[in-house]
Amino acid sequence: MSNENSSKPEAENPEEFTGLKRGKIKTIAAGIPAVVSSMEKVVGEAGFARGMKALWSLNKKGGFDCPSCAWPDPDDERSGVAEYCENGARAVAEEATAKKLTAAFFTENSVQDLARLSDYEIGSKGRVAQPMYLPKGATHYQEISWDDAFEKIAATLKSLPSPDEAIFYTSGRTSNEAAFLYQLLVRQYGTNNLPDCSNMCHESSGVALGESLGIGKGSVTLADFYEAEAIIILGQNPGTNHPRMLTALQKAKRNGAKIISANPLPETGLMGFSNPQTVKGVLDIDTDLTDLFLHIRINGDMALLKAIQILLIQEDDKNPGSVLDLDFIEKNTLGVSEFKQHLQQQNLDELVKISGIPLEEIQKTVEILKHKKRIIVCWAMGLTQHKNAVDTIKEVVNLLLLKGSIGKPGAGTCPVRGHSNVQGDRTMGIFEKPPVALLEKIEANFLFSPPKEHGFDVVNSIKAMHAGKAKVFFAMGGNFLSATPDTNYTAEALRQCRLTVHVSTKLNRSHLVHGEEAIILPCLGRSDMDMVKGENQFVSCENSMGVIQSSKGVLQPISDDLLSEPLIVCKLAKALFGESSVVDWNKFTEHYDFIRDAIEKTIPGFDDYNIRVRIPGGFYLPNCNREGSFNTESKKAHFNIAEVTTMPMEKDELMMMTIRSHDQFNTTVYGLNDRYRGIYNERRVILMNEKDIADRGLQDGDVVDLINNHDGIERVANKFIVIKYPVPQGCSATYFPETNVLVPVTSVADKSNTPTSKQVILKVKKHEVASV
Ligand SMILES: Nc1nc2c(c(=O)[nH]1)N[C@H]1C(S)=C(S)[C@@H](COP(=O)(O)OP(=O)(O)OC[C@H]3O[C@@H](n4cnc5c(=O)[nH]c(N)nc54)[C@H](O)[C@@H]3O)O[C@H]1N2
Ligand SMILES: Nc1nc2c(c(=O)[nH]1)N[C@H]1C(S)=C(S)[C@@H](COP(=O)(O)OP(=O)(O)OC[C@H]3O[C@@H](n4cnc5c(=O)[nH]c(N)nc54)[C@H](O)[C@@H]3O)O[C@H]1N2
Ligand SMILES: [Mo]
Repeated sequence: MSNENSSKPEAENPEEFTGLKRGKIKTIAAGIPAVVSSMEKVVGEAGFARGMKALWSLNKKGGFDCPSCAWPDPDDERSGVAEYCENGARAVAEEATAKKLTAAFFTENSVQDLARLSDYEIGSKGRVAQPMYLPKGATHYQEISWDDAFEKIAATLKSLPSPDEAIFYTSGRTSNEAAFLYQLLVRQYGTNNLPDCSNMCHESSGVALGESLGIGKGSVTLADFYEAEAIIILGQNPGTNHPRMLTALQKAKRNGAKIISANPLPETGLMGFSNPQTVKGVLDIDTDLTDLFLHIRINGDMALLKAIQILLIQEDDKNPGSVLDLDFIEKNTLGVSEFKQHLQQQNLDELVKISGIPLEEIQKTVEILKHKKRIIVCWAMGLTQHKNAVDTIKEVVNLLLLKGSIGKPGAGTCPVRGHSNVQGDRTMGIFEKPPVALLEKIEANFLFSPPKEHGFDVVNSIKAMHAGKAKVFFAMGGNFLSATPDTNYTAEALRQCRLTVHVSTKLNRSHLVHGEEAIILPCLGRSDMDMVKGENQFVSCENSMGVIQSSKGVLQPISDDLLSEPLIVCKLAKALFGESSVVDWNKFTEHYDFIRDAIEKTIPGFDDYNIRVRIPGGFYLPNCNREGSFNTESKKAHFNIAEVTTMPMEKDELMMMTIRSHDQFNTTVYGLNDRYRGIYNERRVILMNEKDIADRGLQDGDVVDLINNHDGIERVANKFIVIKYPVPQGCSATYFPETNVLVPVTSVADKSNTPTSKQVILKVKKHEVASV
């Protein structure tokens, strides 16, 4: 809730409307409007020559990895024409912008003034062009030299009674090279407090897959899509968030795959697709993508999956082995009989009711899957950000195990990752719970003893700062304040810190809601050239399917005062540990090949890193599931038994999911439209079912306040416009970050501690206009 009398900079977006316009929900994604829209944006931000140069090099051999999502490039096509999508182009436009913020900008604009702007307005200011410092009590950021900034950070870190009083966050754009050095610095300093955006994203997938299958990553490659007989898409909006996935789905479909998707919203990209990069696509000739759309209730997935499995088993009982892969189950899995018993005890009617999908639709799903032997299941935030997320994802695994659909071509798990290098950052050791093997390798290679105790994840970091147990917050990218739950609580937590530091490309709200002192360290982005000793260095990233590829920027940086992330880490390390450090930080600044050599020695799967990363298209990391084995303790895949649980709700309450509009990348708001959903020029909206609107005596277009009561605390987000939308009764949707104020920091997924951003219980109340 905003507090106009507060002397503190605003943690929330202003409660102002921007002027809602309505259109029809689109039935086809991409096509001409997407191409036009992306070109306009890049040229508008970066200018023609700079914009075209950037687009031409995107995802191209010798070019840079798209900073948007983690969807892979086709293995054989990276060297061909650039592969990009509308939203990839926008991510590039954001970064390639010619607008820059120097000290003069910060002298003119106080922190408070900037915080009164919306995230959209803050983001459109431009790239931070020089290091900035906010002294204690100051109202404006002022310039600081790089050396002084590093000295200040090092001095504050050294003054802490324990290294565990510092927190080192990572967002998912950081390259392998920067991430590796960063975790090394943090561990040499003495803590495992390495929370990352993954804690809010696919942590539930990592936990579930690790426990069930022995590897916390997905098993499929892009080629598997082309061999699949059925593809199930749960809780994902690829048209907006992974547009290049639509090309793969289109190809899969042409090869005969059936596509089933389950979503509380009939998302445009799931329904139809026209590929903007083909002639037909330009002519807007579309493909129907989904063969069967299941209009599921929020968190109905586990019930749906159980119902499907019950019916599949019933079919198999008629002729054993005709539906289930009994050989696979016998050879590779543990716990099938207990699992079957558990299913027998389930009440099918109840499962149908919880899922919200009529039995006939579930039977149609079973008809499609019954004789298919090669099935892929894809999922994203619609499964991971719920209280029972880990068990729901294990239920996905149960289904694949029954069908023997893992460890063979055309089949397997596909958690579709978000940030372009979020998977790579984890591989590099950005993890608050480091495996023992990693720590042993660090000790052997770098001759210091890294801390063994687990550190704080995102939610525990917020709580620790709030309780005054952590005093320094350092972020390698991201926008911690706006991305995390419970905005006002997190703001209080950050304000408790002695020092908050952000390594950033663009200005965001986390720079404005700060500790006693604050520092912004401006860095190069993916598209920028990174010159070291006369050579443009490349870095590398891991995509959603475990392929490591190089990425080399092409644009002249907008300022001479930007440093690369690897260099920032090395310089901070030198300020912190001095020249006598056991780790030779100087060496890493000479050439990034030296960093890759260190990675090769420390992280499994990176043999001949410097050679293989130079092969066009890169290389695959080892993946036990893909190779048909399971790295669990028993060396078998595990069936998981979990009961379907629901969150208790009062009659007038709604379940709300916080989702992305078409015009945003997480907390970066590119624009105010959500074109596919037919919502224009406004983000303060709540999508509701027609009947729920009527039951509350409301009308489409009314202004309401959203109220969440959790653990005895009332959280309120004021002024949202009601929009009638085909969402199941009892369910609703809003955009984050505006409604992160409603996501309780205490409401997290079991086992993964991921905030339940798709499962927020709320009441809507007509907004009272204050009398004057
Ligand atoms: N353009 C663009 N691309 C992005 C991003 C972006 O913000 N913009 N973000 C990146 C990141 S970090 C990530 S993690 C991914 C996110 O990619 P997505 O997971 O696709 O993103 P969300 O908008 O959170 O959408 C969640 C989808 O799940 C559905 N859903 C919600 N709850 C449930 C449920 O209980 N069951 C089912 N079956 N469906 C449900 C919602 O209706 C919505 O379609 O995208 C990445 N790519
Ligand atoms: N309610 C709700 N909350 C959510 C989610 C949700 O679905 N609902 N989704 C969650 C998910 S899946 C994720 S991944 C998190 C995302 O959380 P974050 O990763 O923390 O957030 P982003 O908005 O991606 O961060 C954007 C900022 O990163 C900086 N940046 C961009 N590129 C670079 C770069 O190359 N280097 C550096 N150093 N900085 C850069 C810019 O300053 C920009 O402002 O949010 C989570 N929060
Ligand atoms: Mo994410």
